[in-house]
Amino acid sequence: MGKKIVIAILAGILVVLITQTMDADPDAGLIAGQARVSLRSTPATLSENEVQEMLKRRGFYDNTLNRAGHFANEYESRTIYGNQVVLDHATGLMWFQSGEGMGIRYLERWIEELNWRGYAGCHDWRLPTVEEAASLLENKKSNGDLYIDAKFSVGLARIWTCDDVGDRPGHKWVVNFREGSVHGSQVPHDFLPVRSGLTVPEIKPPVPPANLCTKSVDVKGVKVELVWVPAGEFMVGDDEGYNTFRHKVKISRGFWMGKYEVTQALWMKVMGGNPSAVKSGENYPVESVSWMDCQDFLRKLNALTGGKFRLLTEAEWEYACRAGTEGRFFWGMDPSLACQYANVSDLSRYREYPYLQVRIKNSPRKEFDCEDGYVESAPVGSFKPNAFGLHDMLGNVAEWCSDWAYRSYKDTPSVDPQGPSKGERRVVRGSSCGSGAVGGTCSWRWSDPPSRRNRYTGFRLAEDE
Ligand SMILES: [Ca+2]
Ligand SMILES: [Ca+2]
Repeated sequence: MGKKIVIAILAGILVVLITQTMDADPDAGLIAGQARVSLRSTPATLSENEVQEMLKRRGFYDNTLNRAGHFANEYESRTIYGNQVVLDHATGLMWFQSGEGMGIRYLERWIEELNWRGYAGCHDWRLPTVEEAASLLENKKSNGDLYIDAKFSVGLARIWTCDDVGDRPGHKWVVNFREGSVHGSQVPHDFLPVRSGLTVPEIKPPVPPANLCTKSVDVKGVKVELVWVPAGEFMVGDDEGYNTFRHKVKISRGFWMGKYEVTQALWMKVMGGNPSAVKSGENYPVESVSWMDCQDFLRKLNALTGGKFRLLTEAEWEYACRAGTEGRFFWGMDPSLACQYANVSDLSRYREYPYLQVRIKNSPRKEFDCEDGYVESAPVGSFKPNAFGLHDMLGNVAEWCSDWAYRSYKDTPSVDPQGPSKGERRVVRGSSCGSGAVGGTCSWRWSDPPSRRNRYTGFRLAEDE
């Protein structure tokens, strides 16, 4: 009985101590769901004195404060792309444990690519400031290994910050997790990408129009479904590299376009044979057809039907793929939604092919972090359409376009561009079931010699009115 009373009194004293300490902290916020401390997030140039003064003022590395729960931790975590991502309510930081031992210049490019890919649906990953890195260390100390895994606590000792060292150009401050100290450096260290904000941005999925204008053409008993794509303007390309130079293009005339990729059923009716590598059913897309093969097919198809079928131009293709959207994918920016909209290189493919599992040190996995159910190509129309009602514009098989390949969009016409008048390679668009997150976007460009056949490239029909 006496013992219980003593414990209760001690617990009461502890609660009072914790409450007082938190109240005494001018940075402590007490609104649920918000960060408990406000931390500088923008890079600064700091001298040795400024760093030490800041750490002292903040109480970092002060065991008394740690025990009093200065950074009492509230966090959630989830696994994204094989990494543990932590949403840390104490500091207001989202962070994940990634690689180790990278030079700062290479690391800055690595983070650029991370943002290009939209890791975890976010595009604002960065290196922490000294204060942020130190706050993560405080959490580690006061909570043991509560949310930092074994590799982190054993191996990861020093992490980069984004703050420059005042008197040494090219050096950044590095926080030593093991010793609780800070020093300037320019040699490789470990790193923890962070971002401010505990929520993943909301992505609105495309809504197919209620009244699609469609028609179908019968080719010897095979129904070919076409969707009307209206004239319009759009922003082609992106500003994120890969020679895509974002700029406005006008498509001055509407056109009919295959709702699906050309199927093996249609190819066989027109050509009499089936060159495809994946022969799992007639409703699968035809592949292993060269650009030249496609021209033969189109001539025969037009002779059979009296139609004016052709390939899409590269500009028409991207216009139709985007269908009014401006993100990396026609469903928005989040790669983890890919498996609803496209047969891509997914986790099932990652497991199937050991060579995909060989990763260059610190490189993010290239596959989409979801399961679409297909290691190779899938029957056409197995996934949700874009806002024009077109299926498989990204993924499944990549699609030949009519253009000779440009090296760059610069100096190309802004109305109905048709590509150069000559060249050695023809444009391929749309990525395939073998494409990961970088090569799987609306603006991604590829080209192949017109005689090349491969199991990841097919095509889609266009027809002028
Ligand atoms: Ca797949
Ligand atoms: Ca496709």
